[in-house]
Amino acid sequence: MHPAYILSGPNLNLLGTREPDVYGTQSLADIEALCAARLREQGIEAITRQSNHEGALVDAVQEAGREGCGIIINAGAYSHTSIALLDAVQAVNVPVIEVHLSNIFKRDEFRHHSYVSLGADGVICGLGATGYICAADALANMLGR
Ligand code: CA2
Repeated sequence: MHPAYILSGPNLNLLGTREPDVYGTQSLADIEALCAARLREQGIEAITRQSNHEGALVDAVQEAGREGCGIIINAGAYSHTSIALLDAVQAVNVPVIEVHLSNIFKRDEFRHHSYVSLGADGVICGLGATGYICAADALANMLGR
């Protein structure tokens, strides 16, 4: 089985340092470790990538499509703006689960729409780090584990 890719977008490298009321107290490394451990329990290794750059995230989605078995992606603010990321997600042949830590529908109106959602197989939001565990379980299930 190829590895699953856990992809994180802009500013998610700041998790745990600010805005704990919105995003919780765990660091991105903590959340990635939780998610990777859950995948590993189901026989799936994980590769993690974070970038603040749209093109680098497009590259990572393409790499995951070539070399991975599935994608768990929190594209951060690019979720709401990036047609390039949507195109990349729509071009891969592996399952894609979109995750947001916060409930984007309870926040500013501009966060209510996600381009990435148009290409994702499933979307989880508002569950904090637990959402990544749900995403790992959903991905494993989609892969027949
Ligand atoms: O809820 C989510 O996971 C988001 O994808 C997080 C993005 C936001 O733009 C989306 O609308 C929803 C922002 C991530 C920024 O994370 C920070 C963490 C700590 C301090 C500052 C920003």
